[in-house]
Amino acid sequence: MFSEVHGCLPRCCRSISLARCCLILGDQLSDSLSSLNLLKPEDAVLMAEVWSEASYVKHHKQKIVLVFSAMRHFADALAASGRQVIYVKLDDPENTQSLVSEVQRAQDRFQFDAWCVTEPGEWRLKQQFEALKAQIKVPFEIIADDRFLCSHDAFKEFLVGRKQPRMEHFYRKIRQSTGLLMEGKQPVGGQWNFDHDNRKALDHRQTPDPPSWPLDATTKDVVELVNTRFANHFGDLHSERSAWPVNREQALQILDHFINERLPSFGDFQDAMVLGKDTLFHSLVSTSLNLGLLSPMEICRAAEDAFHQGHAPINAVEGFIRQIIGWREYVRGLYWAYMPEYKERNTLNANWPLPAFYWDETKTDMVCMSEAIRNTRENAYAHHIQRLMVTGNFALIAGCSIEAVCDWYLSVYADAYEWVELPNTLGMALFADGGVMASKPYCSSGKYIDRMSDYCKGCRYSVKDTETENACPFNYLYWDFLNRHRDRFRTNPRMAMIVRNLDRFSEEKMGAILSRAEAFRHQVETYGGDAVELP
Ligand code: FAD
Ligand code: DLZ
Ligand code: SF4
Repeated sequence: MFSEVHGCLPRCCRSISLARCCLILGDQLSDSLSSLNLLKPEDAVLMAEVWSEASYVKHHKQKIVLVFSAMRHFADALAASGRQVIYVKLDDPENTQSLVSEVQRAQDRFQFDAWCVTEPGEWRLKQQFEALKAQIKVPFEIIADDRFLCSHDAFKEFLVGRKQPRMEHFYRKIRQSTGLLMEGKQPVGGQWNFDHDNRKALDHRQTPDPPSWPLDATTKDVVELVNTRFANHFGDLHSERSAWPVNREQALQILDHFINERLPSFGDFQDAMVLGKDTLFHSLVSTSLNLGLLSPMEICRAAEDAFHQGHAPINAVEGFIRQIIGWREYVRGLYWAYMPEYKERNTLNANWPLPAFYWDETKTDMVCMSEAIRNTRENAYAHHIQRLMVTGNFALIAGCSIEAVCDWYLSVYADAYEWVELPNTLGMALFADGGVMASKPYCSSGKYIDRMSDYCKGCRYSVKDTETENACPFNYLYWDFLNRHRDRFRTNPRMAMIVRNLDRFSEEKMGAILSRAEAFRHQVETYGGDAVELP
């Protein structure tokens, strides 16, 4: 049977005509969800924990705990409000373990007159639901997800006539349509973007501890389930406290903490990286936003209010709001505009197997990499610059397989869903889309990491060296990368100068760089990393 049926569903359903069922997915946990809004009191909700969603990539253990616990909390809240809820747990013996087959099983059992679902975030699920719609004998409606500020159609309209769409233009349109940080038609502070103020390395100031919550009974049950069924998945699982909000109340607490303790410094130190400081002044709202526990506008309004009350400066508030109404909406727009072909792109022909140290930071001596991977393993989190300029930059310049890198990012972060992960990884970090997301690759040598962090001081590699035995791998891999793609980048106005620098390298210098890169690759391929002494 079904794990839990809240309300009088089995009896009513047979007698009530026009009873409809709404399938709610694990990242659709919003009271105002478009499909929920359609329901009448006699209609029902189906939620299902299924193996197919929990294992299509090997999600970090904390991500599975978060999604299942948040689903259970949401189902309980719906039931408490009087809604009829069918909830299928993962270990229910009759669970058929896919969303489509669970809809079919519920249909066979309860004979609903119609179904609805809010459009899923991922293209692969949308395809599955389109196929189900054609097959199932009653109407099955897929409703637009209005939890985003820009619809698919509005984004397509934005793309019309733009050869090189850019986030900044999109962002200004959304500022105007939402009125966020606007004075009439003008941006507050006279500028659209205050990023030039947001490049400070951290000084020795204290950073606030992130909030966490003792595990409640629901989450404890899920932790046990994940420890049993997903023991071989990557990542640490904490048995005392949880760092990721599992219900709306906790999500509001994390938002409050961010606005009060972190937002004032968010802008200044947005790009900083510090040993042992895993979250710095970042908001930590991505998991709650992506699950639907918080809405983009309520977060942005809270930040805007903090500015108007004089609590946070404009560079912090504008920079933060841009991430949410700019980047987040923009990557979703690109995802739906370019899928499914987008996922196949590999413009730079990157195919090197992902080094084993991405799964085990002890296999590398590169402090920047081991810090980002440790943070990822311990917290299912790394902040944007760690994702982009450390693990992403390394994968880009080393030429790691696009598919393997995308799977890694989709697996290891608690906030990862393909609609947001793919454009960020394939497009922004790996430049595999040939410049749709970014006008130039985000490649850099160790110099950038040294400027923005304190990592290099304690690293066995020398960030000042490029050719010596002890040289920072980011340095020679960077020039090796530019050399491999010299012809392509020569014609990119933002890369041409750096290619001209490369052209001036002597044959001897270039030869030394290439052999360093080759030796490094060989060692990683042979031993899984660079932390192993060569025999
Ligand atoms: P903050 O730094 O406090 O930023 C505030 C919010 O802005 C975030 O919560 C997020 O909702 C939004 N945001 C910021 N940058 C981006 C961006 N580039 N794209 C979309 N939203 C953004 N974000 C995800 O939510 N899921 C992912 O799977 C994901 N994968 C990424 C992969 C790579 C290679 C890179 C470079 C970035 C990725 N990001 C992803 C974007 C960003 O790194 C995370 O949103 C952010 O680190 C989450 O932490 P935070 O909430 O503390 O963010
Ligand atoms: C991420 C996830 C996981 C781990 N498990 C489930 C699940 O068992 N049931 C479910 O409805 N949703 C789950 N999700 C979220 C879906 O994968 C998500 O809805 C799609 O990726 C679309 O964004
Ligand atoms: Fe990373 Fe190079 Fe700095 Fe070491 S020296 S921390 S490898 S950038």
